Amino acid sequence: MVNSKFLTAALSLALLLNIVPSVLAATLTGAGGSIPDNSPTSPLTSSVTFTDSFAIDSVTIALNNLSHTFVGDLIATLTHVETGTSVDLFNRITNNNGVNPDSSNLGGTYTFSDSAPISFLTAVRSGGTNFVVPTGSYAPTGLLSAFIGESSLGTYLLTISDNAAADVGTLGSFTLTLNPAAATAVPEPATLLGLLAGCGAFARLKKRA
Ligand SMILES: [Ca+2]
Ligand SMILES: [Ca+2]
Repeated sequence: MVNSKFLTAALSLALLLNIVPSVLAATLTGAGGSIPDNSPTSPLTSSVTFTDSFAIDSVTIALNNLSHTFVGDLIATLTHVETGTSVDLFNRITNNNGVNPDSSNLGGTYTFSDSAPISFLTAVRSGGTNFVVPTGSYAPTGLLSAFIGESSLGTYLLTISDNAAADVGTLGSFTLTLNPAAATAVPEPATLLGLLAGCGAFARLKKRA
């Protein structure tokens, strides 16, 4: 049987030798709320603060249970407060004529990442009047790659403003995931077994001492 002290020792050694990833993705969820109608200067705001420290390699943000009856009213922005880096998830999307705000409805969970197979803009424009943009993963209007290389530490502010009267909506919550770069080296199973064996030998020696 491998006891927990044994595993802890093996993991510590592996971390020391930098052969397993020492940082994992960090995920936090922020509150939702009503999006004030036609209030560009007093948007819905919500923030989360990360205490895990690593260089950002990619960012994913999910707007959970976002509903609204006119997407063309809305500007959604994610800002890293400490650095000032700010990315539009979408910004008053126009319909296919490129002039009028798109009237599509939101009613689902919209996850934004640069690597999504379809842009939110394309999805919004794909339906007619009162089309409901389906829940899914979409590329944002701006590029979340703007955050690459920044420290994960600090406060991230989501703002959603409504910029025209009548149609309204709400956000359930949002979930922000910051991903570090992949570990530079991954241990071969044989290496890990060797480490475990080494720790076992060390533990036995210590017991005898
Ligand atoms: Ca509508
Ligand atoms: Ca409105």
